[in-house]
Amino acid sequence: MTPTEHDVLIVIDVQNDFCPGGALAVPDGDAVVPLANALAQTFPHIVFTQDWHPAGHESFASSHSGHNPFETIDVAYGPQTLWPDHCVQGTRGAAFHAGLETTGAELIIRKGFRREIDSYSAFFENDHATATGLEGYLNSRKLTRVVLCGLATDFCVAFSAIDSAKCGYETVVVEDACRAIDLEGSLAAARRQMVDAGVKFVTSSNIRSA
Ligand code: VGL
Ligand code: ZN
Repeated sequence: MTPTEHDVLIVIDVQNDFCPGGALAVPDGDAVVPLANALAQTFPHIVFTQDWHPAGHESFASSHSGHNPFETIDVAYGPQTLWPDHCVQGTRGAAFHAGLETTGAELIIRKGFRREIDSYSAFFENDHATATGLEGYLNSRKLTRVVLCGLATDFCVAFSAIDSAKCGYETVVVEDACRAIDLEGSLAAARRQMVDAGVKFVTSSNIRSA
């Protein structure tokens, strides 16, 4: 594919806590950094997202006595996986990976900042109703094709891609520029849900500048 003026690259959560050594390290997570940087060179519009939780966030296992990270509990909006404390606002773990080239960002969307609700998707929080504002932004900018990469394939990338397709955007995931957590088959399940939602997959070598 060749990016056009109506295309936007959305780089999901390439933050220290999701990279090796971070609080919720995604295996090989930092491998996406050079790929995201190369993609950023070929897109006319780039948006980054940052997972951005207050201390004591409801998605943290530490906020639920008797529960451990990677367990799933029921909350008001449905099942919620519990995570180690991660991406706490203003901490080094919440900062972008130092190698990520963010200069070209036209927008940085922060999500998960409400204490009582998690937000995997860049579009809607985990209640599937509370908007982040990204849909309004893309519509105002007349951006119609959404291309995603980043972390983690099976959580924030997948939820963002599925919401993007549901919002009516042509949606493409650059598969080699993503890495997964893969919790009990979550990668295969997420991939199936993305396919069912009409999300397409490409590899970065098939994306070239006009
Ligand atoms: C993410 C789990 C918790 C992600 C964020 O970026 O995929 N995963 N918070
Ligand atoms: Zn999070």
